[in-house]
Parts: sequence; structure tokens; C-alpha cells
Amino acid sequence: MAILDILHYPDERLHLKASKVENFDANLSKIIDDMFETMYDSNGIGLAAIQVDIQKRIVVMDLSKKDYPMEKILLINPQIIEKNGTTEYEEGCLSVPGVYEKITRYETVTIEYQDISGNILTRECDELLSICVQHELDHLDGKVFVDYLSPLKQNFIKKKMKKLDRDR
Ligand code: QAP
Ligand code: CO
Repeated sequence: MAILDILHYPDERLHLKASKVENFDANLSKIIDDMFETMYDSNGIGLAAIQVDIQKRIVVMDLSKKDYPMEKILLINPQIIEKNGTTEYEEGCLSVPGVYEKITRYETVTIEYQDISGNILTRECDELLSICVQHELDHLDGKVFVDYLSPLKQNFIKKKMKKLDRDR
């Protein structure tokens, strides 16, 4: 097990597109173990492989820090197959530490994804789970929540992040 380095916005590697997982092998399960360890170590509720410089369609989540029951959620090759309504939430991201902004998302989504053995599953998501799923699926297509904000706010956040990384 290993804690992986998390890329920080505006690292251009956060804008790469992840490719489909085809091999459900030992290498995949090692990546997943390391991703869970990395997410728990940094007190996150969700992490996409893109954020640790691995361009594969893998997401790990655990919402238990936010009043949800402890549940290790793993999504491989996830896709939204149904969506309804809109809602707003003040989102953060492990790749943009210290920044929280209100983002509009679908209120509920149904996803189809694969588990660690490659079995295809579906899940209906609402409330925080729905927000987190949409945030993490965006990462797999190279999208960060900051991309939804005005150019002015994006520039402000870029400066703030560069200063933070310089002082680290
Ligand atoms: C994405 O975010 C998310 O700024 C997961 O200093 C967030 O795990 C989905 C974190 C909100 C839905 C709603 C952020 C940790 C963790 C920070 C995270 C920080 C330390 C963010
Ligand atoms: Co994120």
C-alpha cells in the first residue's frame, strides 16, 4: 500500500481524459488500494485516478465523514444513464485545497459502472452521493469544478494555488 501524490490545479494533467479499464487484474486492485489509502490520508470523500496521475476510469469514494454510513464505494468505467433536476452545492476538491465554490449539478443520477471483478452494476444516487459522483466523473473527462466558474474566479484560484504550492 502506498500514499500517492495528488496533482494540484492548475496542473495540466488534470485535464487529460482517462481511458477505459479493460484488465481486471492484480495491477488494478493495487491502484484501487492505493487510491483509498490516499483519499483517507487526505480526509477526502472522493478521488479519481486522474488526480493521482493515472489516466484510467477509476473512482473511489467514502462519504462517512459527511454523516453517511461508512462505505467504500468503487466505480470503474462509470457512466450516467439517467439524470433528473438540478441542485446547488458548495464543492471542494483534493486537487484544489482550500477552495469551495457553489456548483450547479443534476439533483439525482443513475449510473452504470463495473466492480473490481468487472461485473456491471447500476446505482441510483441522490443528495451528496449524486453530487460527488458527478464531480468525480467530470475528473475522468479532464474536467475540474473550477472550470464551471467565471474566468475571473478561475484566474484568482490559479494565483492562490500557485502561491500555496510555492510556500509548501
Ligand atoms: C469532491 O472532494 C466533492 O479543500 C470530493 O483542504 C466535494 O474530497 C464532491 C478536501 C464536495 C461533492 C461535494 C478539500 C480536503 C476534500 C479541501 C473532497 C481540503 C481538504 C475534498
Ligand atoms: Co475533485
